[in-house]
Amino acid sequence: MGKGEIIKILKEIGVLLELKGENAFKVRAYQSGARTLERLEDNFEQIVEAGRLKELKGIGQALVQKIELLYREGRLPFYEDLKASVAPGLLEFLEIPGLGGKKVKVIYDQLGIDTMDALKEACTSGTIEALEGFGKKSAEKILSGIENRKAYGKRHLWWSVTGLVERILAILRAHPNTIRAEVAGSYRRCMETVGDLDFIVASESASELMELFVALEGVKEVTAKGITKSSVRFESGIQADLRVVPEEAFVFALHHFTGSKDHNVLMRQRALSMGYRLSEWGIFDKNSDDAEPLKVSSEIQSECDLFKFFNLSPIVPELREGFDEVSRAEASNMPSLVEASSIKGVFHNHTTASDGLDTLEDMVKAAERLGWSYIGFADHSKASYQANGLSEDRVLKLIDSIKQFNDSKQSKVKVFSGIECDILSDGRLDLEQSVLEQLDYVVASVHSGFTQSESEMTQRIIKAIEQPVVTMLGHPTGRLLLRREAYAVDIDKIIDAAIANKVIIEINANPQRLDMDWRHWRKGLDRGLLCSINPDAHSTQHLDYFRAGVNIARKAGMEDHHIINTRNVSDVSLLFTEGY
Ligand code: DGT
Ligand code: CA
Ligand code: CA
Ligand code: ZN
Repeated sequence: MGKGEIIKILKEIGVLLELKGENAFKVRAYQSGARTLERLEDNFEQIVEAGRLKELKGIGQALVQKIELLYREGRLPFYEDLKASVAPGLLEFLEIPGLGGKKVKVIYDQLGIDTMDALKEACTSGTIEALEGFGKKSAEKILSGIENRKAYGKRHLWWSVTGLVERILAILRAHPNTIRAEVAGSYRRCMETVGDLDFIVASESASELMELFVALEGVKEVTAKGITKSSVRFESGIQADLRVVPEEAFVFALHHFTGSKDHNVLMRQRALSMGYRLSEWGIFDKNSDDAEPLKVSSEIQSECDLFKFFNLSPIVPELREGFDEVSRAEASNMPSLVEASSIKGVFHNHTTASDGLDTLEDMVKAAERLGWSYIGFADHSKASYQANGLSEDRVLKLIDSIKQFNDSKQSKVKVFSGIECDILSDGRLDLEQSVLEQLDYVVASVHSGFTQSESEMTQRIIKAIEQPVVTMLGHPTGRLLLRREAYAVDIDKIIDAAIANKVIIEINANPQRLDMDWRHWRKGLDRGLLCSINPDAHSTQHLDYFRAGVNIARKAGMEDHHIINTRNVSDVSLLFTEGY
């Protein structure tokens, strides 16, 4: 396990200990341990490998062992036990913005509240605001946090369920009577969030697979159990369906349950127009209601065969959203979509210079491991003071140190110097133009004043886009999936301004942002809009988010040439000096 994740766990242990009422000394040990690692300038891995953790100020013997265990084995029984010893309701409370260990403990100790419903009731009845250390404002904040969870709680981030999906697929495929197993539904289509998971298995022994499925580790509730279909709910709240079908029906079931509904409607219309009826069971004669599919069905072994039967080029799951994919497939005009292996580097990343957890050197090493040829850093600017944003002086020093780093030739990875510069509420940039000009590139982002009217916000962002020094626009709508709505902004006007001023728009690939949304890109791509896939990494682990960005780019129909990250290092340098 890497440094970023270890820091997160140490902090969480601190919160859990606080919640359990452990003495403040013990709580602080974890908090300060986490902070020490955050500030660590030397290479974390080397320090652990050399057994030198104990030399660090703020890390005692108890922490050394735990950090080493996490680093080596990726898990820590102490942490798992601690988590298990706390009522699940209280753990849920911790996910509400503004509620930390101390406050949750007060609520639990003084009011005995450990369910979300009771907490909500206590917020509206005035019980919470009467507690010491709380007030009307904090009661309101907790309440809106609960409401948001309710509204959003039914869906899950795509990224957050990938591990579960892979685990289930591996188990289903390992069963001796499984012929084929796939995940379908919105997960397969790489939607940014998923409602539930849909698994399809081809097998002649459905009942054995049903038993296996309902007994999967982590299943909290079996919501349906039938002969060929079961549904379960996992501890994390996500539900999953399993359908077992005979081998002959597998491709049809996979296609049907991959969806989307709108895509299925288009495909059925296509079938009807050719004299057939298409269902999850096979291909039928349009005019008969035979239960047996036509014989041609058995010749269809893959989705490619299925599309081919209807004279269509193959349509990848990411594009099956019921837009123009079927007519494009009919005209043999499918895009050749970008792939993760085409990415040569990324630009919007943070380091310990502002609010990142890892140093520039560590981030560069991670980029080497990913096989990239360049990486850019865009730490925060000074208006983001809560994120330790950089002043002009600090930017100039950073440019210097990046130059030295490149000159030293210690890495084959070229480092580009950038900044994530705040767009102030009136559209001005947060740093002096003369300083910004010395950077390789500038990402301009909104981090404040989210409540402006749509026209104010749109004007504000366009004003930034019109400044020649701006290279890209960061997270254009500011949404946080399942947490915070986008601010009001006229995205069409933003796209027009970006094209007119040759400003790149990012796909912020943080799985919680995925902003700009894939649905908007088709309005700009044909007119020359250029995209940057930006992981917005705050640690080495987050660099992997670029994969989520690639998924979204594919959903948006992007090919390599639409994306700056597919260019080689000299083309990127040229673009930064001369524009595109
Ligand atoms: P989700 O789970 O809300 O994220 O979205 P999906 O797309 O996974 O939807 P889900 O799980 O309800 O159903 C999986 C697929 O099954 C869906 O994408 C298309 C297909 N399907 C389900 N119900 C219908 C229907 O009533 N009509 C058609 N044409 N297809 C359906
Ligand atoms: Ca689903
Ligand atoms: Ca489903
Ligand atoms: Zn940002």
